[in-house]
Amino acid sequence: MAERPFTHRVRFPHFVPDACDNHVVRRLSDMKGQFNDEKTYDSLVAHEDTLLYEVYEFSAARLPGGLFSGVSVLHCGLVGDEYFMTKGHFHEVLDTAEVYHCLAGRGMMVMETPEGQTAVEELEAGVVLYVPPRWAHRSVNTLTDHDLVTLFVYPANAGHDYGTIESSGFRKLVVMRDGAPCIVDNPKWAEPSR
Ligand code: S6P
Ligand code: ZN
Repeated sequence: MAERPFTHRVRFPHFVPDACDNHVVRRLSDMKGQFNDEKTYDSLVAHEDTLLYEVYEFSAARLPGGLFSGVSVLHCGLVGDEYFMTKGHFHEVLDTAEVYHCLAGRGMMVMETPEGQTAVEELEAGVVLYVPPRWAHRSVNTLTDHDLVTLFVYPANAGHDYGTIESSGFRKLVVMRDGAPCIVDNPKWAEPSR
């Protein structure tokens, strides 16, 4: 049977949807091994398991060709010189894309393909980013006083491969240098075992 159309509101200034199917909460402790400065990470987690980001998802689509959408609210802060960021993932079905619309804040989307191509795109309110099929993606909040809020849409059959990034990391990191964001090579990046 056909699914029913639906609407929801995503309103200024917080952009938290007025409803959702799935609310994901990720804290510092969910990011073990992802920040480069492990000593600082461990002492921050021991002190307080800070809330990093929340995702409000519309994930009810069940029919072939359906789309999931939602809003991600990434808080600001640093682990050493590395900005707060999402876990990041490849889509399990690699040949699926995603669109992000930045609603508030400022940041970067760090992306890479399994073949080793890398890209980093700046995000600020109004920017619409197309992440093509095959590109892993991670949002980074480069402000220290404001959330990075993005709206995303992707195919409902995409799925998430978190394991590759958990074990290998991204090839590029976004760190603060002299008060400004700077893209550097990840010294701990490791070739994925396939
Ligand atoms: C899903 C989409 C976003 C992310 C969200 C959190 O495909 O890319 O909804 O899930 O930005 O990131 P992550 O890496 O923790 O799923
Ligand atoms: Zn995705």
